[in-house]
Amino acid sequence: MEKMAERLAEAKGEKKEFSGSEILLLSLLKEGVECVFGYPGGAVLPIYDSLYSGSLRHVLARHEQGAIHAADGYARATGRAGVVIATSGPGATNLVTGIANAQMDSIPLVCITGNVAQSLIGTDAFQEADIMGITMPITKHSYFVSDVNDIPRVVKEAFHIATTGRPGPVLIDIPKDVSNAKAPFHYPETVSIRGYQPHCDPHPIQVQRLHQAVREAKKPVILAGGGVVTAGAEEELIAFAEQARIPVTTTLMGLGGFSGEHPLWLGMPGMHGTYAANHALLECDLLIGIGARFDDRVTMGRLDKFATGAKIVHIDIDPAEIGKNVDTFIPIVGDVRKVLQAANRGVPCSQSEEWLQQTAEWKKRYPLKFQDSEESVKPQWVIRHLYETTHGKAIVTTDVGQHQMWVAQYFQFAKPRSFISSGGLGAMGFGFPSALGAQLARPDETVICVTGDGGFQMTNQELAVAALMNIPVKTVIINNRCLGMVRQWQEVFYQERYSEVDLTASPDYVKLAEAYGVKGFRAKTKEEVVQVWKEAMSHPGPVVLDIWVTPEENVYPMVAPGSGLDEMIMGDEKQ
Ligand SMILES: Cc1ncc(C[n+]2csc(CCOP(=O)(O)OP(=O)(O)O)c2C)c(N)n1
Repeated sequence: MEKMAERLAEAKGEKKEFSGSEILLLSLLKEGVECVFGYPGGAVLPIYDSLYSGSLRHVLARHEQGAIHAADGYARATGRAGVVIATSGPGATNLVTGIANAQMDSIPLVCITGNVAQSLIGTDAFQEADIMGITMPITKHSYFVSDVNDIPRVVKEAFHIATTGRPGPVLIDIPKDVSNAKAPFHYPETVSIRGYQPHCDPHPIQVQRLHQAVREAKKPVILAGGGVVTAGAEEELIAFAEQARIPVTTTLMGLGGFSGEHPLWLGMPGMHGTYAANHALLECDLLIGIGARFDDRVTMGRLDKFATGAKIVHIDIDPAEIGKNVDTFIPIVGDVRKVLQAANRGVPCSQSEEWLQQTAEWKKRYPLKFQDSEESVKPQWVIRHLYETTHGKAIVTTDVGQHQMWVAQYFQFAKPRSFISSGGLGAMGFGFPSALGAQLARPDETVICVTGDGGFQMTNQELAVAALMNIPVKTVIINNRCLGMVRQWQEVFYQERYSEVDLTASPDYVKLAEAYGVKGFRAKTKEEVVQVWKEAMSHPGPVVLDIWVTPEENVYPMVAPGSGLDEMIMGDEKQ
């Protein structure tokens, strides 16, 4: 750190010249970056040589996908941009899933790739890949830096674009000759990009129309999405819902954006949503979507059966979202927090007294439930145990599959940025590295990674990072010896023709953890789960828990693809 501070001091002298890679690092320091995730290679050798000074904390992942998911977890846990560095060709292409993941969930990332020298571009040079072309549809913006003098402006713009408006991943591709070239360092104080002026303040007339609609509504409901978390609008949302007397359902990405312990909360909607949330969406007369994009896991793509009797209000920072999936009666473009602040000034009370009784009755009559067992370990019971023993005070990351849905259902998230999951892309392999990033960002929190035996095997090489840096993530493998969510679909929709979902030939996860120098425990009974979880929580370092659960368990409620929200399978007949 000191060395780079000296370099920064030197940079103030006009004549001093720096290499492009030094300028890059100086620019990152100017942006307040504390930690970068990455993996070296030929095209980024100059950058890694500059990193040798120790000026910037670098986390050496064991695969670039691990690096980018860790940077993503860091970003989700803090709201700041995550930074990842990869070399050209295979290093860059290994970032692709992580970039798409961040784009789908609107996560701010700055992805720095090296490329071959400009004299070699287009020659099929060793480790050359057109990463800008490959990632064009999955980045918010991208830069190919052809002049060393552009690096400070590009970095400044990249952070600005990644973190403002609707956040997203920005790629900076730097050919090796530019990293090696020399220039003085001047970091711009301000940024102004023609054609990129995110619209933040709502139109006052639209807010008045929202008030009018609330005043008239008898059966209003709020659908709150990830935009509430991104905007840091949780307090404004509570104030709005309480003043207007409107129940709230939060999407997967919105979990924690409205407390799961609040009496107005109806649970998560959609394919594995609660009866109360889905029926509120079916029967409402006013639907206020806030930072939610009405995706097909919520609407089931059956718009003919979705909120058909409702006026739809859609609040979103991204005008492209308005009208994309549902017809909108009152569009309000703006930063969700600012819109709610404006809406909270003079928001009327809706006429929802009967409706609130109705939704509360649904919540009571149709709670989430599962058939517990004393002989075996039910996955839902495990999640509830984690919730109860931590009193919900934890950051939980998940992988993708059944366990992800059970976490969403049975861990009642009370705080924003406490649930970290791959929502839009549904990328297996996300859970474990994102937990490492989240824990590095928020070292004082308990970070739990709930993963599947399938998903964990996609990025478990990052155990090396956990061990080396003693990152105390508690990894809970919900081990059902199969690709559970696929098995469930094959059972329900493909007449139990189980095709390629058997994972019985998996490694011994306890030994695997130990091979990396991480503590491992196995539990096959409830008593063992209680015991090993207690030990895991009292161990100061990383832990892997291999918890054997009943493999035939399914996630319910469930709405089958092609069905509407009125056709929920509650699962009782199975139990
Ligand atoms: C990279 C990737 N490949 C394939 C899938 C499709 N997929 C969704 S859930 C799932 C099964 C996950 O199994 P596991 O990790 O064991 O979790 P479980 O469902 O058993 O909880 C699969 C294969 C995916 N989401 N991501």
